[in-house]
Amino acid sequence: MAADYKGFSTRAIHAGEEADTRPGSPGDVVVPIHLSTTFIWDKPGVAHSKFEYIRTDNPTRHAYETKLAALEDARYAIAFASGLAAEHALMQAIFRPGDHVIGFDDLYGGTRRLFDEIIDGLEVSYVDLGVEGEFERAFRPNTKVLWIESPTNPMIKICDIAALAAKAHQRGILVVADNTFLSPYFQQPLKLGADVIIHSSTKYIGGHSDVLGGALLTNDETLYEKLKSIQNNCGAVLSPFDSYLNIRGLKTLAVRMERHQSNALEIARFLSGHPRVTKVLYPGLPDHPGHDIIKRQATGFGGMLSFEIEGSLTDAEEFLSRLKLFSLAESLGGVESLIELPALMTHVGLEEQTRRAIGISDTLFRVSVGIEDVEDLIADLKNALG
Ligand code: P1T
Repeated sequence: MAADYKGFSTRAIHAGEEADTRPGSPGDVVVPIHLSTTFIWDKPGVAHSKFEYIRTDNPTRHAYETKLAALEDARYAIAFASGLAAEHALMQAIFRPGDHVIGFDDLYGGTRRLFDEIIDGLEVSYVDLGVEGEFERAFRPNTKVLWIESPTNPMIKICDIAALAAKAHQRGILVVADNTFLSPYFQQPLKLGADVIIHSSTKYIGGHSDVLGGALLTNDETLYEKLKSIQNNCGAVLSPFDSYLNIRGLKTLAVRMERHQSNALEIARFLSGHPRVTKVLYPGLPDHPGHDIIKRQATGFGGMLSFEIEGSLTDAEEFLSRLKLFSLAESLGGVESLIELPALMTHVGLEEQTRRAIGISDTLFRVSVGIEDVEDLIADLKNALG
């Protein structure tokens, strides 16, 4: 089985893609986009294959889920129409009214919106899980779940996944880890003790800013059955075309992540030495507070960084208007470099007081470093900083 290969890229290219050599088949080397919405039955009660109806399962989505599971070393992967659809399905599966969840204070804004506005009757504590003792202080008798990202979005905070998972499991609660920022290439949270992984595959997995998708991964069979039922019965499934784009993205994930990372490291070093820059948040820099932890629990630092310049919102806007190569846009993880201002873009939905408490100022930028030539990227930043 291709899933058994040790090498990440070998699994990324071959898992889930055994060629169809049955008589009469053309022998595709690449899993095709399988569009049929329904599948033939041999007779009533006897389906011709394991596929019956597109929402329940589909050969292209099945190949993608198999490949992704092989890369996270998970028993099960379930693909959804977006990262938030995946999160919503998970929340439906694990929360009951009156439950309490402990979330990293710097979770993606959309995740916080689900907790705060969409799921009824949930108690939520947002705490800085990078700080020793915060988890214990937030824990309550009705706490059911610990929900983390590492690195977080946009303050690039790191938490010790294995240590937190051990504390959570001692107290009998579930650990959910959003692994979007590092992707399975750099970090595999199930191995660190997480019970469920979330991906927004819109980001590094798709890799080209042209597909929306999400996924959940777990080794827990009971939870998987529940999630599978929600996926089928609620219907927010990944389409065959989007499954194909995610498959294609995964095949080059390793080489892209290496390049995202080496570019990000050079840019972080450049920004650290610039007189107008007051703060650089990149976990690959030795002075980042999470540097030692990320070195222990991941094999890389990723391609996301944030930085702050001196001055006001007007200065921030002027800097952004001078950039030529970095596109001013939300999202992340594509081959092209993107920059955004969280205070007015991804995190504008948070109350100003919450934004300030997290550290999101009016001159803090979040950068998704692309895989262009780094000299060009640095020249663009240098010119815009003046
Ligand atoms: O956009 P969607 O595929 O639904 O994924 C949501 C999501 C989940 N988790 C993390 C860590 C994310 O960053 C996101 C989406 N984030 C952006 C669109 C953004 O610009 O940060």
